[in-house]
Amino acid sequence: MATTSDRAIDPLDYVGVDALLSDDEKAIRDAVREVVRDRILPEVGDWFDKGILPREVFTEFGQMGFLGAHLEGYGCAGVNAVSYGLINHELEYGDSGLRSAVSVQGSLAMFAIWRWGSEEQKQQYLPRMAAGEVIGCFGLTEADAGSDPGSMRTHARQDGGDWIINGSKMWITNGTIADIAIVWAQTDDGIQGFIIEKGMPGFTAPEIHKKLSLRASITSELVMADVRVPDENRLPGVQSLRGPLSCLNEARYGIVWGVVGAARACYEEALSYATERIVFEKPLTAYQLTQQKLAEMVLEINRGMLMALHLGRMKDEGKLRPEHVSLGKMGNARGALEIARSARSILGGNGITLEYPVIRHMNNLESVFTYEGTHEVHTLVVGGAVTGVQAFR
Ligand code: TGC
Ligand code: FAD
Repeated sequence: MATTSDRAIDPLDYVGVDALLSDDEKAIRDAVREVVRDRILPEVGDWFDKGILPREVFTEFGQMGFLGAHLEGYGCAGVNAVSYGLINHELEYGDSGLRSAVSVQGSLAMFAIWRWGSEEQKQQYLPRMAAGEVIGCFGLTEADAGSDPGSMRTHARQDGGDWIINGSKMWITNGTIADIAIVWAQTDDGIQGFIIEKGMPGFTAPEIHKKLSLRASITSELVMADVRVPDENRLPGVQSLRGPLSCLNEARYGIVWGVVGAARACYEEALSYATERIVFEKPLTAYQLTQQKLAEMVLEINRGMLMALHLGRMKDEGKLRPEHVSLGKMGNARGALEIARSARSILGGNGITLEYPVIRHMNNLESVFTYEGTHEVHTLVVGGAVTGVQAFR
């Protein structure tokens, strides 16, 4: 059998993306990689199996500076966009649920306050959220308003110095364990964001069970029945859908990086498995059909990394537009899902058990394909950008 010894190519970094990172970026990447290897990988299969995410993960991530890491001030690390992307990438190598927890805390809940909140709100919440002492969630989606959040029914009406909020939100990551919820509601002056604190009368956050995806992540409903919220808890900076959508840009950017991490985990497992597995008297790697699968994975992963890195550099230069992020989310989430499915097939029967990470990633990526704007929504954003014609409606 012909072999390729003395390979000039690193199968884990085919085009040498590593060399495009600064020393600081590599140091951050390596620190997160170590945490994922030592703390997360030994446990996450079990968390997924049990459908839990231990709360202490937030405090540990807070101590490591992962929460709101890309934000400046208020106890946040203030790292550049590429480093923030690398944090998401390494966490999602562990599990999409961990990246989700960090995305929702930092890019959605903290960013909403950081970008649209009052100085008092920033001082009050952000340092404790950065430390993981206060967990946040972000309530935009409703049971009948997902891709089209502008059709939300949740409503807030002013009552003296307070607001009375009624409605419900669906599919809310971190909801049940959150200490505060950023809830977006229709008002007479447009869509506005409110900080609802756990324990406010009329507010509940029941957990959604029976999920087959993102099981190492808490997903919840938020129910608001005449919840009275003081005006100090309203985010004063925005009265439009632009408010929540600006937060989504941040989280979607993290996903562009994150999903390549999940894909990398699947590819590495498939490569290692195929090298060891003997079928018809030869290793699985010796068959053309397997090599095609692995080559396609390498192509997608390297393409995805280069896209993520380029978008990250654009973000650091202040040139990144939401339409760019949509292209990245659309391409990388689809690519990662395809890689996970292909890797699962390489593992044969072993591909369907939690003894290996692949089916866990594959199931998670079905959610990632759907949340933060479905694949179709991002396709339409890109379609609109290139044609000048908006085709959502
Ligand atoms: P449209 O009329 O186009 O815009 C309304 C206002 O918003 C502005 N805008 C944006 N601003 C910032 N960033 C963006 N990406 C923006 N897109 C639009 C726009 O300029 C306008 O501003 P103004 O000042 O004139 O009022 O809005 P539309 O109703 O036609 O909707 C457009 C569409 C479909 C793209 C949008 O609704 C959309 O993105 N839908 C998808 C919803 C979505 O992604 N939901 C995600 C929920 S959060 C989540 O899934 C968390 S998952 C957990 C995890 O991350 O781990
Ligand atoms: P729908 O909008 O009903 O879409 C159904 C199908 O129709 C999709 O294939 C969609 O692409 C397609 N479609 C929609 N519009 C069009 C169109 N114009 N043209 C063609 N096809 C179209 N939301 C939050 O607010 N906060 C969270 O923390 C959060 N976490 C989540 C966690 C998980 C695990 C999941 C699964 C979801 C989460 N979401 C969250 C909600 C998520 O953002 C929505 O599920 C998503 O936006 C899609 O909305 P929907 O489920 O209502 O699907």
